[in-house]
Amino acid sequence: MQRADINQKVLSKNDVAAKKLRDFFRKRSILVLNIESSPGSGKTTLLEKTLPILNKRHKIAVIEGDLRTENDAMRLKQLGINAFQIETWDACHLEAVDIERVIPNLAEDLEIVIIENVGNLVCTASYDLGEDYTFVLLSAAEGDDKPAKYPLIFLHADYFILSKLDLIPYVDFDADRCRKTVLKINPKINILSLSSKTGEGLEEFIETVSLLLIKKKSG
Ligand SMILES: Nc1nc2c(ncn2[C@@H]2O[C@H](COP(=O)(O)OP(=O)(O)OP(=O)(O)O)[C@@H](O)[C@H]2O)c(=O)[nH]1
Ligand SMILES: [Mg+2]
Repeated sequence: MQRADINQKVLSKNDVAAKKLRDFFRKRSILVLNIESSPGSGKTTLLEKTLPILNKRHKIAVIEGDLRTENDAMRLKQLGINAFQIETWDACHLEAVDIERVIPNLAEDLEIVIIENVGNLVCTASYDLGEDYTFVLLSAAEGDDKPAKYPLIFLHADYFILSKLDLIPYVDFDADRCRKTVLKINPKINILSLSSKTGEGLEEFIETVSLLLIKKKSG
């Protein structure tokens, strides 16, 4: 009982900070995407494969969240992408105040902020970061039963990305069953399927991000 009360207070403090962030980004017509998944589903690899193209079209910044290391931000910086690393130490998710701290470093003419959340299929779903859209990845290597077992993150997401399609021939993963389960949890969710290894589906992801920016700019 007491634990529930404490959680409620923490969440509402985050919601206040997230609202401030959303107002800030709305005023500047900056599109904000929050990318979530369990560790290793391919979030950074997807950004490595697609941002060099998107970065030529739009002014982009990436905020990387991990418990430790600057590795993911470094991977993107090596490709010329403006990336900021947040080390959360023991926190399993990013909070709105973490994003707030990066704001002074963002360029004036920024168009897109992509947040790669800490790899975690559970608690990231409970923290609003002021984003416009949430993308949740699940890779073919993780098992098609995961959406049914961890439904909250799929319920809150706007886009479901089935990643590592290239692995399907080698693992017992029923892609149709997985997509159906996700749609049952969240009938409004948009679904993309891709492989960062073969390039399948990457063009659709790139076009989706560009279209979401046009939508944001047109109010
Ligand atoms: N076969 C295959 N491997 C992939 C694909 N995408 C990523 N990987 C591999 O999966 C591993 C994890 O990829 P990352 O992109 O680091 O995963 P992540 O979700 O960013 O991981 P965290 O930031 O630690 O949560 C790496 O070894 C990648 O090379 C894919 O489409 N196919
Ligand atoms: Mg990563």
